[in-house]
Amino acid sequence: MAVGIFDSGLGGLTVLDAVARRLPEVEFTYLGDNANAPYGVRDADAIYELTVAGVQRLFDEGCKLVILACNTASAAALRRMQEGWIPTDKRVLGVFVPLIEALTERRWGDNSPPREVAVNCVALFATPATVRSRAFQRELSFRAVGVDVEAQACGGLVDAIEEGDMILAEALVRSHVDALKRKMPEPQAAMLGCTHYPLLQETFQEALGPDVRVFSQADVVAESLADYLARRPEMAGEGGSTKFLTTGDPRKVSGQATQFLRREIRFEKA
Ligand code: DGN
Repeated sequence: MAVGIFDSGLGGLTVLDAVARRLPEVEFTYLGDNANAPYGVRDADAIYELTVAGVQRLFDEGCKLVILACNTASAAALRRMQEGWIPTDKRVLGVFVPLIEALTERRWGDNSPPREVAVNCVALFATPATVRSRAFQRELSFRAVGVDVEAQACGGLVDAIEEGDMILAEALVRSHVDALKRKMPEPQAAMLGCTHYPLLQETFQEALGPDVRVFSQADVVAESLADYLARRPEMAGEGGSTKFLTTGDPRKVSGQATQFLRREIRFEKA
């Protein structure tokens, strides 16, 4: 039985890579909704419907545990799904809570009341839909007090990365960091709240300066999943292989994924 990883397209492959490296014995099934990507520009209801369909597809594959690798889907759909849609024997985990738990130094599932934490100026970089949702601030408020969050919507960045135009992508990172710093001159931590941004982590770090701690979501999610599976081993099966499914054209998506991760990946039609 595989752990499902759902994403709107290719970006979740950064999360898959990190979790598969951290948990080499676990079997994974990845589903990219390439036919409907990108989600970042859609409204919340549309993102919810697409996410429900994708997660259901992974349940139908036999997955008991699904990770929403996509921040846009986690922000717009996860709370709503947890309010009654998810069957009791299944779990769906998002990517925001692990990020916030890492920031606030909490273990997975620590639901103790919000408290003061070591950082109080935090920058969030994400897609326009994620920033609009304010999901990060909401989840943070359940766990921490006294943290000032400044969110920067990084328009154009996902497209530049997907087109492989890294010169443009790096220029966009610098201009989004400049814009953020005009609002918050001295952030202590920066959260990269989008699947694609780990590919530009060094550029973010350079633009922000060495004193800012940059949290890479893919690595944080991998640690969090390892912690969760250590306590709930029945939610995953051993096997160590990964199946790649797409709602788009498998040939085209395989080519794009191979370019995106710089290793050969073969998708099948979902
Ligand atoms: N996967 C999305 C995210 O993490 O926000 C980025 C791609 C998109 O749908 N815009």
